[in-house]
Amino acid sequence: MAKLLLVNGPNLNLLGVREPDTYGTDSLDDVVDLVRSTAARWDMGVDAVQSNHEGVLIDAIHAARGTCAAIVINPGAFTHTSVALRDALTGVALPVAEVHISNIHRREPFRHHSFVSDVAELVIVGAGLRGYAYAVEGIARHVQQC
Ligand code: CA2
Repeated sequence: MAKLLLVNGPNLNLLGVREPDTYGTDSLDDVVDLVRSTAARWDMGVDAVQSNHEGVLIDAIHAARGTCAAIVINPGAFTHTSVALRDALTGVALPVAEVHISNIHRREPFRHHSFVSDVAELVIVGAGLRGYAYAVEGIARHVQQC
């Protein structure tokens, strides 16, 4: 069975704990469950990683080369800062779906630029946690060419 790598960046372990107006009330475990159930409809499995450490995320992306067919990533604040994360994504040359729970373009100007978006196949912003399901469907369709 083909697999997706689900990557969640810094502070996303706090989902459901704080800032419900911006990030909703569901937990990171709920997000992983949603991604797994959506991927299953496309006959895909999921490896999931969340870390507050850039290098851990980069290592997980490197490990996806040869084991996963695509990456669904919410890089958190590294979206706006990390050339290293972008280089890891281009380095493994897997199709990428970028997700943001909030609409980063409606927020502070420093959140408007993403180092990931122009190397992603698709970008979902502002759809809440449901955005992860849209991202899985979009990248599964891309991988399966349907
Ligand atoms: O909207 C998104 O998904 C973000 O990637 C979330 C990041 C933020 O830095 C990006 O600009 C947009 C922050 C994730 C922090 O998650 C929290 C969840 C609950 C409570 C506190 C932080």
